[in-house]
Amino acid sequence: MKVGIVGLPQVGKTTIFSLLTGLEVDPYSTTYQKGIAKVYDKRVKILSDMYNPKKTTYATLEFFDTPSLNPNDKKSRAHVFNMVQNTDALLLVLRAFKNESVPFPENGETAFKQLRMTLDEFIFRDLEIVSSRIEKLENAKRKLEHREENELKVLLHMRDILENEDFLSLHRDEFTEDQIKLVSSYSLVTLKPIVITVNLDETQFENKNYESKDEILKVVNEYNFAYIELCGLMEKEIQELPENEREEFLKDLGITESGIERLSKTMYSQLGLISFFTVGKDEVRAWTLKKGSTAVEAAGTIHSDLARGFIKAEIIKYDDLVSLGSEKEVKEKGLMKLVGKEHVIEDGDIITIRFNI
Ligand SMILES: Nc1nc2c(ncn2[C@@H]2O[C@H](COP(=O)(O)OP(=O)(O)OP(=O)(O)O)[C@@H](O)[C@H]2O)c(=O)[nH]1
Ligand SMILES: [Mg+2]
Repeated sequence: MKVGIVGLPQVGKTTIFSLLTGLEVDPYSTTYQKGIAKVYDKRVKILSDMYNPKKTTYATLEFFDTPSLNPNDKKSRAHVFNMVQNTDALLLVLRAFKNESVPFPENGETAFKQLRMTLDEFIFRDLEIVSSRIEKLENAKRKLEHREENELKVLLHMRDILENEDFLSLHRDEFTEDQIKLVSSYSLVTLKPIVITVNLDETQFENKNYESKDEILKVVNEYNFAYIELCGLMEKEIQELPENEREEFLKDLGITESGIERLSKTMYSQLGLISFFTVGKDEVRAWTLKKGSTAVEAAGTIHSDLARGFIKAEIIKYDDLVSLGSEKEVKEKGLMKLVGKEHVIEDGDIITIRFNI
């Protein structure tokens, strides 16, 4: 899963990137990084303590830090959007934190103003892409292929929506799955899942409030965005402490879960993802799956051979295993299920694939 971190100048993108991935970034560097973040899931730790495997593997998210999205600079905009082309979701960073030595983005003195400006940039970028493709198809000096004619129809409809300054995702039900596929190579930003991330200072974080919060939440609801508040700089400083001191600091601040924990939960629910586990003496591992996926799809996530030679899957529930204490107990209570290819996997399922190739 790839996630692009975007936002106006100096809102805390790199700080948050650093917090999520644990990578140190030189603030003056002009090269932009990608980094892997472990999706910290307490259940993996508990399973690992139970099985004592040689290896414990968490699910991961891959983050891309990007340069500032600068509305006055066409080139920088193109650059940012190129960088997030192949991402599955965007983390849109807004700044609420007060810091005398860091100027607010121009015309963006509140998080809400920044949000409006950024959403306009998104719409504008998609409109540019869609319009230029329409122009190309309309000016083609040959008869369009059937596929291109369908594409043109979709693009014209999309242009209407974007010209109304609306997001394509709000009109998703006006397009079929196949129509969306026709334009998938353009990586339209207003179709991507978006997580609004507000970067707060300590006072705002304690008060759970900041200027323009109500207006932000209204947009979040209206657009179906996911939403999270982080205290970028401070959480990053806490992250750098030795583990035993970390817990205490977090507790003092009323934070029960780290930034990456909260963010991955938000991300999973926004993207409709669940986790399943495989366990054993060699490895305890968390895997990511789209909600509604079947047993054979889970098998394919582990290895294509397992999907190909799939016979049955043994499933036990994480909660049953933890409350009963061992696989043996779970089996004796008759709580292990043997399921076929089409069985729908649920969050927290522990899976063993029986296969033959
Ligand atoms: N007080 C405070 N300062 C912060 C916070 N987050 C970031 N900063 C400061 O704001 C400045 C900009 O932070 P960056 O993370 O570099 O912001 P950016 O969005 O990556 O900036 P550009 O890449 O230049 O657009 C730095 O001096 C940070 O130390 C925060 O939560 N609180
Ligand atoms: Mg930066």
